Amino acid sequence: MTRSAAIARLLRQWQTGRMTRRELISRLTALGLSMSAITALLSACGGSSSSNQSNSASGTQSTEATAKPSPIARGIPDYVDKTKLAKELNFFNWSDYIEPGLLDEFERIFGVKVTQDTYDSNEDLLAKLQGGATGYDVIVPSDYTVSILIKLNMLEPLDYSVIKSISNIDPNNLKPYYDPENKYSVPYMWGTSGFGYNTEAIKQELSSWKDVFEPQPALQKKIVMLNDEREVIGAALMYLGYSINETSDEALAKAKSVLMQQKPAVLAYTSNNQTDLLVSGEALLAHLWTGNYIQAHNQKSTITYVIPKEGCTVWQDNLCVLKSAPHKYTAMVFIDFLNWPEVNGRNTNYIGYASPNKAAREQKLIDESMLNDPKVYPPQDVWQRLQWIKDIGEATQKFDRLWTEVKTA
Ligand code: N2P
Repeated sequence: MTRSAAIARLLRQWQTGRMTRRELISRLTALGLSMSAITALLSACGGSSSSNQSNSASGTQSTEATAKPSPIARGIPDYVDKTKLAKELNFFNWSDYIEPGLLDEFERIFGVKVTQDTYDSNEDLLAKLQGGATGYDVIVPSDYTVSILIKLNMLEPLDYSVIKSISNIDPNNLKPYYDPENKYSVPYMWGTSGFGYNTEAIKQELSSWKDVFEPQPALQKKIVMLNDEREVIGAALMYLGYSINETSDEALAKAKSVLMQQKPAVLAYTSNNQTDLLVSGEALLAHLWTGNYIQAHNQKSTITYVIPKEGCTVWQDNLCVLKSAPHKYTAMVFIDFLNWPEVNGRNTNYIGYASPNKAAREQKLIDESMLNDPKVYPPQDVWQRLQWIKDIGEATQKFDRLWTEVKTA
């Protein structure tokens, strides 16, 4: 993520009421902006750096003029049948998982307004869909959740006469175990789930899940874990030397006791403000996805990321269309758009995950610093200790129960 993307993200958080003005100013200062630059930026956003005026979204346009990357210079491709485009599209995505300006770009180019709703975990997505949430067109499930959705017959086969940009995707990311012919899914982003910590506060080098689950006294109430049952229970299982997909009662009982013992040191289980808690210093160590690390590191360079020696999750998130989607054709067009190299480049630089888009990488549309970061694109020897989460069928209920017990204890 570039510095200007980090600035744009902070402004967006402030404008949407997720950050106070005071915090915004301190974050912008930490990014190296002078007070006069901050004053200019805030007044361009309709605010002022010194008044008590409340958050305002009225200046979105000028904010974007200050920090937004260049517009996508392409029109509607000739393989798209304009007469079949709907007026709107409903996108159900993880939080903080798309550069927001790209939704405006899609509307500008195709005349389709995208409404986005967000979720924080695959289980959250599934619960909402199975609970009868309707109207969504495009969703972004991870690997094992694609398996589950295929089994539930909830996905629409993709139309590759429209999603021509599949040709930009690295063959290494195609034909995955959960959808061997990419009948229902196109890779969106991928990454790992390790942990980050602030090297300014924790001087010794951390390298193990032991540092997370049996934390040193300085980490009391300073640890943040993802709010994600497969990730957190999975990490405890790996710490104990089991597979991330282990379901035996014995292993799960041990994992439960690891999590119960760790709990007093945990400040929060969250999957939407782990980056902020780490950057603000309220947390000193956090269970993170790769992009959270990039976002945190860009705001505070002393934050590092660890793929623990016992291993961690590797995952790939995907663009899929629901069988119940009201705007299927437009959904295919949106997926095609998201894989255009210039769109993926802009998106990747902003959200900070590893991109499966080979064309964007080869055309140098992704920041070199990210492409060369072994924490983002792990080297071969690290791959050997990464594990994919798999659908564990009925045993999911054991994970659900264990997770509820830990969270409510
Ligand atoms: C982004 C979520 C990343 C998804 N906030 C991890 N699978």
